Amino acid sequence: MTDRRGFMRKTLLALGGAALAGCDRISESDTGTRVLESAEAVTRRVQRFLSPSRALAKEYTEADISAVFKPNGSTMPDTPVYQALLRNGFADYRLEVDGLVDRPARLSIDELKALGTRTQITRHDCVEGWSAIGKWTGTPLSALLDHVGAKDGARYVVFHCFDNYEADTPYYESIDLDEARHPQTLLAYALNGASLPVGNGAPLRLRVERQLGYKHAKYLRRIEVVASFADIGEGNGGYWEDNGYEWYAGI
Ligand SMILES: Nc1nc2c(c(=O)[nH]1)N[C@H]1C(S)=C(S)[C@@H](COP(=O)(O)O)O[C@H]1N2
Ligand SMILES: [Mo]
Repeated sequence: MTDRRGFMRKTLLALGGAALAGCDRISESDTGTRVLESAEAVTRRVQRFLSPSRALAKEYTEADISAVFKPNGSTMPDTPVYQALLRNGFADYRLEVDGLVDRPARLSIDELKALGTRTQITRHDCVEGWSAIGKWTGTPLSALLDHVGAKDGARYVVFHCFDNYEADTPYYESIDLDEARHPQTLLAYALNGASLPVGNGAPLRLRVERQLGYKHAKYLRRIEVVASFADIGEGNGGYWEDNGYEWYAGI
């Protein structure tokens, strides 16, 4: 990226951030909500324009890896199904893949690995204000999509998780097919060269490196390819989105 372009990107993103931050007071009213929604749409278009869809998130070296990768959000799903899988070392785990696909599948971690693997050292940024650098190994989501075949009309990939966040509200997330096919978008089963720890999402979690931490769904149970997420959860595309966070969480 040229300096000039980098400056333009920073300036536009800062302006977008300021516009969003300033909207708290009016967000109660209908007009405020509409203003927020359009501000988010503009931010998304600006980011997409300034960082082309194939642009890679920065990758780091082994020396940069954080000593501790803080487990955050759910760190031990307490549902009976998850606990039974955990007791058996996840030997019985199968990722379900369905929705708008030609060949629905149930895949073990070994079957996923056979589709392809990639390792990347990246920085994770959580909205709560902390970051960590980790080395992730996983299967590119694009390889899985090629394996199952997305049908015409498919637009989003929805990630259903094993954990309930608060009482009985399942954690879920979604990204569009463009982000899903990005080369750094992984279904990760290893962190820093070892099997994914339970705290970080064992046995399988999403890495979607150009977006904030809450998009990186842990404890993946099922992947659903859809035309719209309007009927899933409260219709905003994710657990935190249903609680007011932005769906497109570009960094
Ligand atoms: N299933 C599930 N995925 C989740 C969460 C969660 O609570 N449940 N928390 C999210 C948030 S806010 C962050 S910052 C990251 C934390 O990943 P880590 O535990 O590996 O640090 O996971 C994200 N994915
Ligand atoms: Mo987060």
